[in-house]
Amino acid sequence: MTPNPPWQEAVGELKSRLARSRKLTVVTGAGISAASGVPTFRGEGGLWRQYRATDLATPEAFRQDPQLVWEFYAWRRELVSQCHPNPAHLAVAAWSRRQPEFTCITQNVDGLHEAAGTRNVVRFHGSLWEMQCAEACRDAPSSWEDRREPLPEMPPRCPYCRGLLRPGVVWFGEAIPSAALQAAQQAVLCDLMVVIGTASQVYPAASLVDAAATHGAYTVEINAETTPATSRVNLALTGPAEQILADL
Ligand code: BJW
Repeated sequence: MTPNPPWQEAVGELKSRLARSRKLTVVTGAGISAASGVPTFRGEGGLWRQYRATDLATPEAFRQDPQLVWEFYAWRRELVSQCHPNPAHLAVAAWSRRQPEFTCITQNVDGLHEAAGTRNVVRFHGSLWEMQCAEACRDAPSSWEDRREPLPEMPPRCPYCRGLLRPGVVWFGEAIPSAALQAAQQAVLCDLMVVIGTASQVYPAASLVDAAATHGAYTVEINAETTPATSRVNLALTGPAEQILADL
């Protein structure tokens, strides 16, 4: 007989909380997309183990070497374009259709929540598929979607002013887009928050769970490992999100 997985009892508690919730907010990080083949940032095989974040994910790095930064993002666009939502994304999409009020705040830039059909996704750190004019020229919109694969030129240029383009993502030291921040400020006023697959090390995303708890929400973490948030949540399920959420 196969033993029950360690999270089985906690899954029962989460199920009953989901059934009673009127306002659910889910916060996701790279771990939810790991089973889809998208590399995470920290931990084994993570991007920041192979590359220095300061060389690739800061405005200074882009100013210094736009070609190098674009090569990194072009490689990730290519990789992610081959990836598909996994059972964890699909479970979140199902909640988004069932729960009376629902928000998914994702730090991920891969677009897999949208591909799974999740309603009301807030892209806290932007998207791999968005572009911005690096010069913020007068004619270009602040951000626009571009799913062309591969990129038309390297580094790509703004179709409005021919200046440099930059990826529409949030780098270290940059502000979270104000619409995303405002949506998150509303979403933390929830009765249930489920935080899935994030190391809870990058702020302000890592503080959302505390804001929800302060408001009185019941807080749950689903992660393959323990994180700085584990001891602060009401319920921690330690294991792969794609298996735990499939069990639901
Ligand atoms: C599984 C699994 C499976 C694996 N199932 N689980 C307060 C205190 C200290 C510092 C700061 C602070 N406030 C701000 C800062 C500075 C900074 C920061 O937080 N630094 C920390 C590193 C200390 N924050 C910022 O700079 C932010 N901006 C800001 O605060 O601006 C202020 C400002 C205001 C006004 C004007 C100007 C400025 C911006 C942060 C931007 C982060 N950007 C990145 C790159 C995005 C683009 C790209 O993708 O290239 O976002 S960095 C990277 O980290 C990416 C991610 O979204 C983010 C979070 O990573 P995540 O999702 O947690 O992934 P991992 O890999 O770390 O963890 C994966 C987890 O999954 C692990 O726990 C695994 O166990 C788990 N896992 N498989 C379940 N199958």
